[in-house]
Amino acid sequence: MSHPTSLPASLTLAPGLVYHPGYLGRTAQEALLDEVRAVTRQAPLFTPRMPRTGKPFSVRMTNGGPLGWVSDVQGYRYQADHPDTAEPWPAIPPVALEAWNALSGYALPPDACLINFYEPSARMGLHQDKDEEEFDAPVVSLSLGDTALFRYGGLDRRDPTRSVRLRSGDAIVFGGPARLIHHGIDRLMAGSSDLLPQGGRLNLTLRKVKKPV
Ligand code: MD6
Ligand code: FE
Repeated sequence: MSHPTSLPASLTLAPGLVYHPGYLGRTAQEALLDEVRAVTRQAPLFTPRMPRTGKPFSVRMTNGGPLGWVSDVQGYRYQADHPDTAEPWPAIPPVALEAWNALSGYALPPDACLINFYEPSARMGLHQDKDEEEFDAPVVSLSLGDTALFRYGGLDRRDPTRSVRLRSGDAIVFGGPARLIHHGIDRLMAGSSDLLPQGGRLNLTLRKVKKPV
């Protein structure tokens, strides 16, 4: 009989859905936070709006990389420039790129790093990440700041769901048969992390958008 003395490095929550609790230690979280602040100085957080209705998201966003994900009355899409400043997106934060290289199992770099900022009351409805052309690449997700209650289900929106608490430093990878499952953020646990001085949460998702040529 073995006597494990540490937590497992990763947990497969469903086929293709791999959770890496505590992937980034405190020092790496602080380095990534500094890198995100550098991105937001160049590419300020914007308020995305729902296609058709124009209803604002409660989450604010920015991006790093050649492409960024945006949403407005026209729809969801990837574009090379910031919707408010029309400037190109800054580079993907290096600590996030290292996580992609370690966790994605994909040979090419990501095209986009979407950065979501949640105020304590923000949430994100159940959705699929399906605006990319390349579904052979996974989505790699990193969390910083307050713990979030993350809900995930299946390919059908009506499939049963489960929840996992994503804490500061956790990584989660959506690949293979889990690449297109539904997921969302139900709520934050206010005051659960002291990484962000004002509270709230940052989530970074790395994506390969374009089919390799
Ligand atoms: C969030 N995450 O954690 C929202 N999408 O704030 C996502 O929407 C997400 O964590 C695709 C893959 C992993 C994710
Ligand atoms: Fe998503």
